[in-house]
Amino acid sequence: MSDSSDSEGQVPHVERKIPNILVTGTPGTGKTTTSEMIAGATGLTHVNVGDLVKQKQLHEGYLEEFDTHILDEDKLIDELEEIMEEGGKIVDFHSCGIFPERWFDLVLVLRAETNVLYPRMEKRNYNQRKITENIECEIMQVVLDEARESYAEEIVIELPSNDIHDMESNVERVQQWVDIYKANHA
Ligand code: DAT
Repeated sequence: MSDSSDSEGQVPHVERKIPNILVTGTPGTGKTTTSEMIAGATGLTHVNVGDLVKQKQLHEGYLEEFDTHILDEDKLIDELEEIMEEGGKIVDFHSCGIFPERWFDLVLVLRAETNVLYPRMEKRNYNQRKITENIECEIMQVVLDEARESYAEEIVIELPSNDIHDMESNVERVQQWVDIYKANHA
């Protein structure tokens, strides 16, 4: 008698040959810079979700008070679904619970100390309210908790991103991980 289970009793699924990685964290923790560097080192494609939302109008308007767009989650998921199926994407976004769990093989949560995050946000001319909210969010590890609630424990990795040394070491680590993933899924 045969069934659809493998030897460990789990339903087998088709795995991506090239992984999808989510890079998340509070604004200013270095998601975009790190994602670009990972893309350069691995050949994976960087998808900047914030830019995509603005370009393709995947929002329901702009909230002046919070200096942010109101995301249309359904439109965003529809927009990304096909390209995520291809694999090889580095998705860069400050929130992570909205995406389907099945999309990602690795979830990186970038973290930064308040004293480095504050000037990064000031440089971006964020208003005081937005800076305070984001600093509180970082201190309370809101994005890390969201990632741990949304994805399997073993794929969520917290990475410090305080200086260039952290960034380079993070990129190197991810590059090694991608090489191993590819070798295991060839
Ligand atoms: P995010 O995409 O998370 O909002 P970013 O990549 O745009 O962040 O970085 C914001 C600024 O901070 C940018 O000028 C680069 C700098 N930065 C980020 N992470 C850094 C790090 N680990 N070392 C040095 N500078 C960093």
